[in-house]
Amino acid sequence: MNPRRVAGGLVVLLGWLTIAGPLPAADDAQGNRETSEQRDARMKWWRDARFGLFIHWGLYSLPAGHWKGQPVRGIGEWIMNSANIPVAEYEQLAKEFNPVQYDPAAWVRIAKQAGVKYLVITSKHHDGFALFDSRATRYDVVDATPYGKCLLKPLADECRKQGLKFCVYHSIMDWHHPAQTRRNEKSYNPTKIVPGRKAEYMDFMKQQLKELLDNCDTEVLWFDGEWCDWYTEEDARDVYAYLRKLKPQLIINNRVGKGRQGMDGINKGDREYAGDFGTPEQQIPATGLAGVDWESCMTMNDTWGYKQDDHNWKSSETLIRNLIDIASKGGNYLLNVGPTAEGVIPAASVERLQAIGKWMQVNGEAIYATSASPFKSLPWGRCTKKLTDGGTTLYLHVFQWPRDGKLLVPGLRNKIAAAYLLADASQKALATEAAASGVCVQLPAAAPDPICSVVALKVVGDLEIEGKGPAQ
Ligand code: H79
Repeated sequence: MNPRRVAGGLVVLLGWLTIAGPLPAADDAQGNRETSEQRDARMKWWRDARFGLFIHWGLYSLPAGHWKGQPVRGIGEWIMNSANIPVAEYEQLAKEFNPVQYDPAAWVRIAKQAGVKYLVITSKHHDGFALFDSRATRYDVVDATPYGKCLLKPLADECRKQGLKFCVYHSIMDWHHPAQTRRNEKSYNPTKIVPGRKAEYMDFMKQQLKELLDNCDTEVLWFDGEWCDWYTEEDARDVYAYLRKLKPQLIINNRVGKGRQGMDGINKGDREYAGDFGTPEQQIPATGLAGVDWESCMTMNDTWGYKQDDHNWKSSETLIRNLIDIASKGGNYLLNVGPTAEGVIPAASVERLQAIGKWMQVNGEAIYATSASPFKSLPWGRCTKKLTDGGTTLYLHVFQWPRDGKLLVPGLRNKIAAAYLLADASQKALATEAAASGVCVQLPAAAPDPICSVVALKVVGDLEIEGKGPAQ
């Protein structure tokens, strides 16, 4: 993140805090300001979850990055735009879309084993094709494909059955709807509105959104494609209020509104724009922002929608450390998979999700329901924290295992109640020592996990940390 933007954001935020109290408030269903307690209650499951699975699936999964025998540059779900495919030609893909291997129970099992707490699936991407049974159009999986069944409802049911929150992505920009037109002869993006047809599109979008609430009872609406000029902040407020009226507990990302600053994803100003959380895309902010909810969405390779030639997979180590890094800054990690047109999550993605799940089995306590690190930086890794009765648990995520076995927690002045490795089921006490420069934890010679091992450090009373600024 651009440090000037962070600084600017902080000034605005501090200005806002002085006027309006500690937490931003969103408009509720009746247009009343939500109290910070109400907002905290609404956001609680999402804040505690820390880790979600993004699923990009649609007609673009069929060409999978190739058009007319040629590889197409760019992200897979943008192929209609990147290969400049006419609507009538792209529509034909629907006739071939038949994901017979789709097994929602298996998908949810894979997600659950990875340790995610929620799932966000594309209900409709920029190409306009709906993965659910929409009465607003025939351009959906039920009416236009040989498969002929809703893809989202069975997944929503499985999520509920297996204890995950079901959420959907929805694109405001629509390259298929007749009320929106391509920008010029080379690009659909960002679409223009056909003069006089904006109300028609807004009604269409609201109908589809209502269907997603009615049929799938989605817990989050994750908007995208809000950057079209014809879509305004006034429209955003209208959509936001409409949805919260239909479902008061719904959580809506900041791409419903016009406040997002490019791919940084965090709003300028913050409360002037609709939306409940910031959405950095393919990046992790340099620092967290107190009082601002955010979620970094990222891919495992270089595409969101499936591309047959993209083998540029990030290592499990990178993905696990990203999750930890994000949690240490107070954010959520929304990690993407792009299933094939047959309905299969690529093996490379499943393997990585399994590796993350194995790590979470041992160390999940140091991720779920934690808050941001009280330290500005730590030379050996990251920190998350949890408030407990009478004290705080610091989770020390050790990326670089100290050669001499001495892990310094810089500036920590608290008395230590307990220290042990999460990888040690017997919770054998690690020796700690109060040194001039902080608390020193004596670690065993070898790291239990070369990717990251976690020390739970229980301290007595309110955190006292010297030289690292106030605790967040
Ligand atoms: O669904 C995935 C991508 O297809 C979608 N978002 C993720 C979650 C995506 N859409 N667009 N992009 C990614 C890149 C587009 C960037 C830009 Fe802009 C749109 C550059 C200029 C217009 C948004 C608005 C970012 C900067 C200004």
